[in-house]
Amino acid sequence: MTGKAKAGTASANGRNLPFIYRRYDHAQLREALRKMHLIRQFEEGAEESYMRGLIHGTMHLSIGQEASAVGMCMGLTNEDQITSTHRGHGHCIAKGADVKRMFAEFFGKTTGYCRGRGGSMHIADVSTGNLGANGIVGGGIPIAVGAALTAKKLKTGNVVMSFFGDGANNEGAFHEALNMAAIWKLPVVFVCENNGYGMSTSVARSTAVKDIADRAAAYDMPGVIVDGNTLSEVAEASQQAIDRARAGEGPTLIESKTYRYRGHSKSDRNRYRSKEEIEEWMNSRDPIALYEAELMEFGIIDRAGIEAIHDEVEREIAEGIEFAKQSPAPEIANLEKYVYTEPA
Ligand SMILES: Cc1ncc(C[n+]2csc(CCOP(=O)(O)OP(=O)(O)O)c2C)c(N)n1
Repeated sequence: MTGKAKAGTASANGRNLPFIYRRYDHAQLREALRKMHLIRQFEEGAEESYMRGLIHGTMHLSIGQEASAVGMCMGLTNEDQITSTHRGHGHCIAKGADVKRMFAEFFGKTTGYCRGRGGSMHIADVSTGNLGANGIVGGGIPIAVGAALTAKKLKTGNVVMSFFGDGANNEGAFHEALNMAAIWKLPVVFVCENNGYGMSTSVARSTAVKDIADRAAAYDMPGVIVDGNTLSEVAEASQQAIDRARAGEGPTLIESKTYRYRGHSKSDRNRYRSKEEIEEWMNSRDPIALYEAELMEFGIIDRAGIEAIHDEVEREIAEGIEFAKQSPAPEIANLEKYVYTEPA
C-alpha cells in the first residue's frame, strides 16, 4: 500500500489526494483528528491518575498508535463489532465509547462500562459494537471469529474486526482462528498492530517471518502491510478489507506497522530499546503530527482549529476524570454481582 492516491483518481483541486480526502468530508476528517487527540489525552490522563495513586493494578498505554486505532475503525458502522487487547483504550474510543464511563471503569467505579469490575483491560461497550478488551494475548481473536460466524449465519451483513499485537501472531489461537475464518469465508478483519515488541522481546527475535502479513498466505487470505502511523493508509487498507468481508469474500490480515512510546506497562524500564529509537519515532513519525500537517497542507484546518480541538478534548478529559472521581465504588456486599451472567 502507498499513502498516495492511485494514478488517475480525480480530486476537487486537480491533485491526486490520499484515500481519506477522497472518501470523507471535512467534518469527518476533523472528527478523526478529535478522536486521535481524545485517545492520546485519555491515556495521558490515565497515566497521571495512576501516578497519583487514583487507580490500582497496571495499565498498558497505546500512545503513538492512535492513527492505527482510528483509521481501522473509520469504515465500521455501530453494528459492526470489534475485539481488542490489553492495550485497548484506543480501540474503545475509536469505536465510539464515552471517556467518562471509560475513566469510571478504569477507577473501578460503578458508573464504568463494566460497573467497575473490569478495569483498564476489560472495557466492553456492546452499544458501540465493542465486544471487549482482553488480558489474554490473542484471546480476542477466536471471539471475533465466533461473532463473525454469528453474523454470517444470521445474515446481518455486519463485519467483525479483531485487534491484536505482534506477540499474538505466535499463539495457537491465532492460527486456528485464521484457518477457520478462511475456510468458512467469515466477515472478519484481522488487524495485527505490530509495535515492534511483545513486552521486551523484539519481533525479529520472536517471529520466523519478516513480515507478519506473510502469515496470511498459509490461510489463503490477503496479507496487507500498512504504515500504521499514516491515517489514510490505515483507513484505505481497512476499507478494502471491510468491503471484501461484507461482500462475502472472507477475511483479510492487515499488519499495521506502528510503535508504542511508553513501556509495555508501568513496570517496564525500557532496557531492551534505545532512547534514540524511541525519539526517532516520536520526532519524525508521530501519527497526530503527521495527520495535522496533512490537514493543514490540504487547507482542511488551520493551527487555531487544531488548538480548538485540543482544548475541547482537554475539557472532556478533565470532566471524565472528575466524573470518575466522584462516582461511587461498588459495595463490598455486591462484589460478586455482574461477574457471571445471571441465569435467565
Ligand atoms: C496467553 C498469554 N501469554 C502471556 C501473557 C503475558 N503478556 C501480557 S502482554 C504480553 C505481550 C504482548 O505483546 P503484543 O501481543 O505484541 O502486544 P503489545 O503489548 O505490543 O501491544 C504478554 C506476553 C498473557 N497475558 N497471555
